[in-house]
Amino acid sequence: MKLTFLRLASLVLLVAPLAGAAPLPAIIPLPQTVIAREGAFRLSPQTQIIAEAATRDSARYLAAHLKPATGFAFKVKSHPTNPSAQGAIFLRLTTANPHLRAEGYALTVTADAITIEGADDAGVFYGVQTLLQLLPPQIYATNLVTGVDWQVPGVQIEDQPRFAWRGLMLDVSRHFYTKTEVEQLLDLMAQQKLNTFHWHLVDDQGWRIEIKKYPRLTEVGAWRSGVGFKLDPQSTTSYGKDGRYGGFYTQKDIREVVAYAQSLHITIVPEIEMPGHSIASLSAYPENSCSGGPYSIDATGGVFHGVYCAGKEETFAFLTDVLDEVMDLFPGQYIHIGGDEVPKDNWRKCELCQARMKSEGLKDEHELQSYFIRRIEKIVDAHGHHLIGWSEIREGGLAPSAAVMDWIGGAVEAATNGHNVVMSPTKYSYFDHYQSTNHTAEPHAIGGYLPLSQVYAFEPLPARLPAKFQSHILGGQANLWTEYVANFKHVQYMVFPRICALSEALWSPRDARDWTGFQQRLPAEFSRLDEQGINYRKGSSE
Ligand code: TNX
Repeated sequence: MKLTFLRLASLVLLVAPLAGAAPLPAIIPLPQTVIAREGAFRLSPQTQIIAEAATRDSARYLAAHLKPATGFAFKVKSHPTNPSAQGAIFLRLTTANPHLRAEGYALTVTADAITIEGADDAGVFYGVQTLLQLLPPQIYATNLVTGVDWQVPGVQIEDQPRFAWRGLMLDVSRHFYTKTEVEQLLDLMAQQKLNTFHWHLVDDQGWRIEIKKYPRLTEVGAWRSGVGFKLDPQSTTSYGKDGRYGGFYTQKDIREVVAYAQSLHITIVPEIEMPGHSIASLSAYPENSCSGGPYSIDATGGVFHGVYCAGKEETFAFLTDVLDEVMDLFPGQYIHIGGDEVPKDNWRKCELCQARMKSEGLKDEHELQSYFIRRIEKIVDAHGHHLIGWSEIREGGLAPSAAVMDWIGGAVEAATNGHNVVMSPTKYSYFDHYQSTNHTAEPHAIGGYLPLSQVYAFEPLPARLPAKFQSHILGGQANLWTEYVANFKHVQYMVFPRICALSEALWSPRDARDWTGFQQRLPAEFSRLDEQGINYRKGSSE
């Protein structure tokens, strides 16, 4: 009798922690509210997907992503055709839920039905992403998986993002990744509910976007003699027929990637670097520099390179043409024009730049940089876009309608003056930095140390910014500079799992931030990545 009681007691103890505090489903980013419900929905070949017209794309996405692993060929219907069937997944827009803002959704799972209601189609799409995460991780497999019970636990979720700009930047200049690889990255971003892809298309080491008016930009500027950065030539396969290293996207490629991104509710922000970081451009059209060459060497042996001449009108004519073609390809609001790390020595020594400063009443080269950006801003604004640039575009006075991407400061000052700001501080969001202090166990990186826990601690709202200006902080993003990242598997390794932490910092409510809970949800995310064959960093970060 006593024994039985003890057994019973230990049984209760064993079960209690599980039943009492049922582990919440491993959803990343953590939703605003999650309430566990009785029962579970079981996916079967008879399950119907019912979507009104406005949500049909998300419904098709869902059907397409359920199919490979389950083998069930769901058809998307606008009305239930068989009311007695074993349950249905409903997708619709709603205006009835006053809590839901843009990109928000409500997801309800009972034994009979799954309902996803979105404030807009993006919201429905994010509801679909959450639903996929509620299924066993094998749902992410690319081939048929047998022996899995495709159950979705009963749950009621209401969710929406904290920030509107949830981004990732990929530098495709230092190393080139194919269109297919870029699209795969977009797929993975969508799973994390990220909505902004910043495509760093231009830098000293490569020009990656076809410009019809200036074919040499890609004929010359997209290729270099070797992989560079003292890396193993075998670490990449991006070699042209002539053996040169590099690559570029045709305008057709770009249009396809933009459309693909749109289908995933991702906006692409193209970056065309200027006035610095422009060796690739100036190798193709050296007449746009002060010296007439991509770089110049002064009497002391100093090398000043990759800067457009701010004195020549031809420079601005060239950049106008380039931006015209770029803006034609990218429908998003923002055009990124770089503006970072511009050495001023060329301009100091250039007669035309000095003459420009005199005629425009500019007191130093910082003001010349500001003059440069303001002229470009006019071109961008005239096309109905907005200009965004790195912290340094504030030098010499920020252009009136420009937004700032803060990597080394300036957010508080810019936001206080009414400018929009995207946060990407080196301390929290530089994914080119090491993920561990044990460098021998890591692939070679540029330096730094950005462990997962640090990304998780990222708070996009600057503490010093008064509340009334906080709406100018659009959100944040991580930057993957790729000097030492020569192939796409390595990109994945640098991005995952840090992007999961970033996504939670940008999406989930500030007060819901929970590092321990995040770590408990991470193994499920690893399983999802494993199913997709994605490379990621495992283990602790010390
Ligand atoms: C600074 S962040 C840069 C990049 C480098 C990166 C390396 C920024 C606007 N410019 O050109 O790749 O550091 O971490």
